[in-house]
Amino acid sequence: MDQTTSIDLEKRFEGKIAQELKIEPKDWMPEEYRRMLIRQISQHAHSEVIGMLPEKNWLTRAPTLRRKMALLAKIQDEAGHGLYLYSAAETLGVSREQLYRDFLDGKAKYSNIFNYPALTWADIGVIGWLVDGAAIINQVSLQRTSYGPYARAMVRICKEENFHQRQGYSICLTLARGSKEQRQMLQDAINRWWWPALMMFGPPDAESKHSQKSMKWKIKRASNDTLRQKFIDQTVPQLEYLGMKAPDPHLKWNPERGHYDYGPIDWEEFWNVIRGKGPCNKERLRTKRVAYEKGQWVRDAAIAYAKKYN
Ligand code: BYC
Repeated sequence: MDQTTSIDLEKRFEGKIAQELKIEPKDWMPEEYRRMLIRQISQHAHSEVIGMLPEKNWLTRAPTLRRKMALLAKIQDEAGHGLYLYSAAETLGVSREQLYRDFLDGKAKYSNIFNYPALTWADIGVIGWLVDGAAIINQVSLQRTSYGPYARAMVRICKEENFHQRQGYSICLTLARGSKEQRQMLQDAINRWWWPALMMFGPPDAESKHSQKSMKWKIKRASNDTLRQKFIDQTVPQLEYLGMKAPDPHLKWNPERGHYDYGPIDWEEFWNVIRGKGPCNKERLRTKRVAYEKGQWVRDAAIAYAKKYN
C-alpha cells in the first residue's frame, strides 16, 4: 500500500471518530486501536466469567427460593455477558480459544474486584449493589464507545446489570431493616467491598497509561477519576438510605465542588491484587482451569455434533 493511501485511510478513520460514527469490523483501523480494543474487551469478558465465582458460593445457601432464583439468573447473565464480549473481541481477528488460554494461563488481566472472598450473605447484596453499580457507571459510558460491536454489546449488558444492582440493593434493604446482627453483617460487608469497588474504575487519571489514547479514539468516553466520582456521588445517598456508613472518615459533601470528597485510596493494594497477589487470585484461576478441563467433553461433543449434522 502506498503512503498516500495509508494516510487517506487514517484520515477516514479519524473522521469517523470525530463524527461519532462507529468503527465496524471490516473498516480499516490503526493496529494500536485494534490491540487496545482486544485488550480491554477481553479483560472485560474475563471479568464477567470470573465474576460468577464469588456469587456461586452462595447459591446453595440463599435464604429463600426467590433470592436463589434471582441469584441464579444473575450468574447466568454474567456468563452471557462474557459470551457477547468474547464474540465482540473475535470480530477483531483474535480467537476465543487464544483469549481464554491467556486468561487461564494468568497472562490476561481481569477486574481486581473478583479476587476478594464473599464471606456472608450480605456480601451477595453488596456485590450486586456496589460491584454491579460500579460496573453500570462504567458500562453506560461504554455504550458510546467507538467500536460498533462493543457498543452494541454494552447496550444489552447495561439493561441486565440494572436488574443485578436492584437485586443486590433489595438484599441490602432487607438486611438493613432486619435484626441488629443483620445490620452488622451488612455494615461489615460494606466495609470490605467499598474500597475495592472504588478501585474498579482503574488507577488515578495521572497514572492511567492507556487513558489518553483510549479517550482520543473514543474507546473510553470518560476518565477513571470522573467515573469514580460519579459512582461515589450516586452511591452515598443510597448508603444513607440504608442507614449504613462508608469506611471512609473523609467522605463529605463539598458544596463548592458539587461532589463528595473522599479519602485516599490504597493503590498499593490495587496493584498487588491485579498482579496476582490478592486474597483469592490463585483460587479463582484454579477453579476456572478445573472447570475448563472438566468441560472438555462438552466441547468435544458439541464439535462432533456440529461436524456430523452441519
Ligand atoms: N482491575 O491505563 P489504565 C464486571 C489495569 S465489571 C484490573 O487506566 P484502561 C462484572 C489496566 O488493564 C468489571 N486491572 O487502563 C460486574 C492496565 O493494565 P494493562 C469489568 C485494571 O484500560 C458484576 C493498567 O491497570 N469491567 O465485569 O484505560 C458482575 C492501567 O490502567 C483495573 C470492565 O472491564 C481493574 N479494575 O482503564 C460480574 C470495563 N483497572 O492492560 C462482572 C471495561 C485498570 O496495561 N474496561 N487495570 O496490563 C474499562 O473501562 C477500562 O479497561 C478500565 C481501565 C477503566 C477498567
